[in-house]
Amino acid sequence: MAEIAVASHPIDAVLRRDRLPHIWCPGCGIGAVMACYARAILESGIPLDKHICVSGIGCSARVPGYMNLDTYHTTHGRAIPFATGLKLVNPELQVTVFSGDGDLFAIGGNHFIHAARRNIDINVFCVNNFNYGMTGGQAGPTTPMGSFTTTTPYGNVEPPFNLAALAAACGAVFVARWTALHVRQAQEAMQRAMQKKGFAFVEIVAPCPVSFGKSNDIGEGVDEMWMYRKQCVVNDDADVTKIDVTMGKEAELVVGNFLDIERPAYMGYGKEVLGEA
Ligand SMILES: Cc1ncc(C[n+]2csc(CCOP(=O)(O)OP(=O)(O)O)c2C)c(N)n1
Ligand code: SF4
Ligand SMILES: [Mg+2]
Repeated sequence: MAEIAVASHPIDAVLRRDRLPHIWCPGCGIGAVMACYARAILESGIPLDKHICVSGIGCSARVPGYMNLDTYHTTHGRAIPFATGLKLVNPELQVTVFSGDGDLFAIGGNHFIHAARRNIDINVFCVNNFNYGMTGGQAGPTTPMGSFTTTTPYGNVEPPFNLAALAAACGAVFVARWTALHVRQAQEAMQRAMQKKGFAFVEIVAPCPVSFGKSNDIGEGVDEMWMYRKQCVVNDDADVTKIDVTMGKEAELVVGNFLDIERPAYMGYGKEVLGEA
């Protein structure tokens, strides 16, 4: 049989090609977000052996398995404490947590708020698909009010977290929200997060057609992607406390690089904060 030539791609160096094809469903947005992360790594100028990727459990948390880096697929909700430990003993590393909304804000929510409060010098990239995709589309802490999921068949009655406001209130120094269709903006936000000293958070809203999309009659992945894209209002100056995610005809999804401030990172505490001993 004739050999099939496989064209090389610019992000090949960052991917474990032998692990492909990936496990994600057709139309899932996670692959697009992973490609943004791969490009951000290449553009960061930081050598590959200095990048570390840590995840918890979930579809989004499968990303580290495809990255040609030192990667850690940890237990559900525990990516941030694992990443914190890595950073504390290896301050020269560029440590990124890449995981899902359920992993980071339900079971792992306490770790998120305290790492942000301490201003641990890590990046947290969250694929927000508004549900627990991997386990069958249950409602979670980001599911918009009124949305249908397998555990909210009459519509979700709980208000969701506004992740950008939560991150900012807890002390993150860089906060951004984009969608899986904003590939250049998401990549740039990830690069800025990597350059930032302190706790940097990037939320990327992405379609989960097999679970969230199906429960809400949104259609294919591309329809869900397009729906979010049409709702988007780009506003870097938005007040993060006023950009809750809602669903429905009138819904607006505010995206942008909302916050970029300076405050001493945990590793930087010293005379500057504590004074002379
Ligand atoms: C301790 C524990 N509880 C529950 C689970 C089951 N579980 C696996 S992934 C997941 C939710 C993942 O949701 P999210 O982080 O949003 O990822 P997605 O699949 O949507 O990308 C849950 C509840 C588990 N693996 N471990
Ligand atoms: S269940 Fe949803 S998040 Fe998981 S791979 Fe399928 S489309 Fe993607
Ligand atoms: Mg999810």
